[in-house]
Amino acid sequence: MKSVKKSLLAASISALLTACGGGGGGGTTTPPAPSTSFTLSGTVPGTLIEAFCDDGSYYSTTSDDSVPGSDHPFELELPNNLVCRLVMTTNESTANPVITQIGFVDTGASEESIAFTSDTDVDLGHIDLEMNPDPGCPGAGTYDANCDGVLDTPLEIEVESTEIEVVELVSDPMDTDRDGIINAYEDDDGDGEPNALDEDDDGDGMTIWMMMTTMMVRMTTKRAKAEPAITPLPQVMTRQPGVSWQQPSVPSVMALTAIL
Ligand SMILES: [Ca+2]
Ligand SMILES: [Ca+2]
Ligand SMILES: [Ca+2]
Ligand SMILES: [Ca+2]
Repeated sequence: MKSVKKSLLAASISALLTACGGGGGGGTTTPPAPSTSFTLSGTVPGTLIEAFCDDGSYYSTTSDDSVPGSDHPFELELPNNLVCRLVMTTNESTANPVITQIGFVDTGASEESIAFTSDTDVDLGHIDLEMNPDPGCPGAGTYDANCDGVLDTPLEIEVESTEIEVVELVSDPMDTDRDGIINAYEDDDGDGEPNALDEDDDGDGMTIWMMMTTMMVRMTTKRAKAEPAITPLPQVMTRQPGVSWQQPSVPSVMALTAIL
């Protein structure tokens, strides 16, 4: 599933950066709560909640299904004043996840967008997400025309400008074609799997795992070439003809300690 793909990718990139001696950066599925953050909360019918933000960071949580009833609460901690986009997935652990982009509508300001930001805790209330895959799929989807599990249009939620700032963008690099669905949940190669779930999202035959393997091999080769040749260790102990083993010299003891 998407979270697995992303978390494994993030872990792999992190490992690569560490191997390079590089620093952190990049998105992560479970970041520590930022010090200047707000809590986005609400209830949903059993759901993965994801936020994709302008600086490339990624945040996710799942609703609490230990609470009886269909309204499962969730809380997602997001950085203050960072523009993000929200995606919710029901049936995320099944073969037929139903993925909904959330749209925010500020009726007072006559603004609507999938991009939003805030600096205060927000309770979205109950979000009545679609639970069922489009019954017309495959072939005749009505609310999921290409039958990739991603609903064609965002589910609009009315918000107050005192809580959420709806950010209308002239162009959105995270929704390049401006159809209200972020690039991560487009299906670029038209194979019925959205990019975020597709291990080969451009359909060129090279999966993300093959790419990671290739990168690892290249980096290992590069490191091996960069490292100096190993200097042969000095002889640790010598045996002279006719006499017992000799005490090792001090440098030899140090060399032996180093390899032990
Ligand atoms: Ca779709
Ligand atoms: Ca789009
Ligand atoms: Ca695809
Ligand atoms: Ca590919």
